[in-house]
Amino acid sequence: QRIVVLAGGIGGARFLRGLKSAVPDADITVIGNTGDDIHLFGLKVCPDLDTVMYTLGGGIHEEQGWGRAGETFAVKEELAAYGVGPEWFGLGDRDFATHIVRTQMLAAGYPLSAVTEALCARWQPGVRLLPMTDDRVETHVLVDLEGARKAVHFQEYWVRLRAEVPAHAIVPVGAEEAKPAPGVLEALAAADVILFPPSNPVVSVGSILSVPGIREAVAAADAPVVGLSPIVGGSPVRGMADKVLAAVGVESTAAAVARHYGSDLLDGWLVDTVDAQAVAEVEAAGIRCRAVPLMMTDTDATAKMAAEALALAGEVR
Ligand code: GDP
Ligand code: FO1
Ligand code: CA
Repeated sequence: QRIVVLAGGIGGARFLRGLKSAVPDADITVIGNTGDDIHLFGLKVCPDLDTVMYTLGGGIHEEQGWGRAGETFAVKEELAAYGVGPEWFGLGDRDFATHIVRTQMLAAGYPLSAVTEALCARWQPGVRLLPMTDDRVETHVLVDLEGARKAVHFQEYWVRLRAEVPAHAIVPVGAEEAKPAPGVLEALAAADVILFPPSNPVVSVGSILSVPGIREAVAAADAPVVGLSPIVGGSPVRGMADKVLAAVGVESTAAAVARHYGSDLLDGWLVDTVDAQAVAEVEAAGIRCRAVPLMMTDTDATAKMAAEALALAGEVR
């Protein structure tokens, strides 16, 4: 069974761990979000690709959800002693090595897709991890800051400003000129099932879909497309999805997110049991919907979610 998953960071990575446990023999291709990528200290950092790679490869800081387990921060402290920032982004020593290898390979001329494959040779995530594009795309957020309206990098909006300033628009800078990475369109065309994990619908899955050709390939795929709601009981389980959904004019409800993707993309949608009242609304929009437990408390609970998504895909096929 060939499964393609459009994944962000923590929500995507945790879902993938459950999916692998539910269907250990499946051939899983992950199309990873690179809109969160940022250049810091001369290094290219790919938070969502790394979160997937470390989570599935056993190197993740479990409680935090991002970054490496057993991390130390000597390099960050030394940089701060030189007065070299930004000090608001926490890069650990172990994590730095990943960004050094990546940046060195990019400088030598390898595309990000090849670099990601090389990094995964160490981590063995058990999935094929593809960046959405080899081109530079950076999500910016239009915010009100110090009395002015300006665009800041998504990481600055989320990590430095903690999403506490008003956000008016989300712009995937560079997306219009970007091309899907090698293998992305082929994987979508050959898929038996396409899944949207409970990732951020705007700055994770939305960024992936903003690369010209990807949305069209998902809509045109023979495979059923099934998503899982990241919104439970009217709020995101973690993160700032409510803020970025508001910035694109979408209500923070499980049903509104399904309608935002729309029946052009989605054949099926899972909402949490606390949102069972949303099922009728989603089905009225032409999307098959079920209410099942959607809290990824552990791998077994997450594997059950993944199995429910595959079962729904079987129904709509
Ligand atoms: P990020 O890049 O680290 O922000 O991760 P993703 O974009 O992949 O996923 C973020 C989304 O995951 C957030 O909107 C959360 O609401 C959602 N999420 C996190 N944990 C859970 C969970 O246990 N259940 C559900 N349904 N959603 C979750
Ligand atoms: N998230 C934070 O909230 N604070 C950090 O300092 C931070 C550093 C960081 C370093 C490497 C990495 O791969 C991820 C990191 N994240 C950090 C998480 C990440 O930037 C965000 O959670 C996601 O991109 C949100 O979508
Ligand atoms: Ca992210």
